[in-house]
Amino acid sequence: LKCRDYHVFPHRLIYWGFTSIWFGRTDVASVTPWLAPIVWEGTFDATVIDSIYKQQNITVATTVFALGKYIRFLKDFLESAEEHYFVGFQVHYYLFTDQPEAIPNVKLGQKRYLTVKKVPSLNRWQDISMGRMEMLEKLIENELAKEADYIFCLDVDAKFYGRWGVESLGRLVGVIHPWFFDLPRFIFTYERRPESQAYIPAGQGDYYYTAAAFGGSLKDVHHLTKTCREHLNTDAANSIEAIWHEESHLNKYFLYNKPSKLLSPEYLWRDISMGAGQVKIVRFSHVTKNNAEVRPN
Ligand code: UD2
Repeated sequence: LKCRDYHVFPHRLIYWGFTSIWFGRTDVASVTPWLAPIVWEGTFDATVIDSIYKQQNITVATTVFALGKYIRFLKDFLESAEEHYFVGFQVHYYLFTDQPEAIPNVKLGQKRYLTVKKVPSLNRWQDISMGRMEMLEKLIENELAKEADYIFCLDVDAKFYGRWGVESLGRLVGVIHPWFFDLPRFIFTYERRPESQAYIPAGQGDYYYTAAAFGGSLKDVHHLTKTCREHLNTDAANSIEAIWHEESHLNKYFLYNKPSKLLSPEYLWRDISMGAGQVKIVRFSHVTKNNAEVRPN
């Protein structure tokens, strides 16, 4: 079943031996109850999906924030992205930082671009993390309309180890949080105080999503970031901060605006040294960091 014969022509791909039972996994769910795919290794054929998107000349905007000491994560992030992230496709990185002079010199491949946005330093790491929603909203609104087709918003304290490609593209894309993918819903750390706009009552919710990676079409991610920014502002006006900051608001958003595609924890793993039976390949993984040392407060 592994042996396939491909013939790639300029306008189409022909491959022999297809049967409808080739793909899929029996050890994990690869579809949500609302019929959105959940992308795991073994649920797609990279050659087939690459050949489809190659004809479309797409650009993937990719945002990353590196303020304060988090600038130290940038080199590995970018170098590993050049090796694994949308290889062969147009990627435009938008890097938000308070220290443009400290950006490492990383050689980018063909049709790979980097734009630097200078932003003010902030004293609370929570404000940096939450403030991303508003900056993303404005970036999409003011600059991206003619520049990109899709956007992914990624944490910087992370590194790529395996392919992250066009199989991840969709209208609205969420990533299942690596600490919660195999746990029951009552354990999810949703915001539980009704006073917060991020409130999710007990007994509700689908998955627990990470805010370290999300994406989709410009239109859908704009709506997501705008809604989360509005809810963050309302909470701030009411002197309440959701338990996991913008991640709590993202989870609320995805409950009422279901993602059209979910990425498995292969797309944001917790620690490269930790294996899990179902995770056959780690594509992107958090770097272990000393929070007290790297954060401003
Ligand atoms: C979790 C989330 C993260 C965010 C945060 C909010 C996961 C895996 N990650 O991670 O996405 O929702 O909780 O509580 O679920 N940053 C800076 N400079 C700073 C601090 C933060 O640039 O001084 C940026 C940087 O891009 C970083 C991101 O903000 O990747 C999130 O901060 P974090 O990684 O410290 O948050 P963490 O690990 O608690």
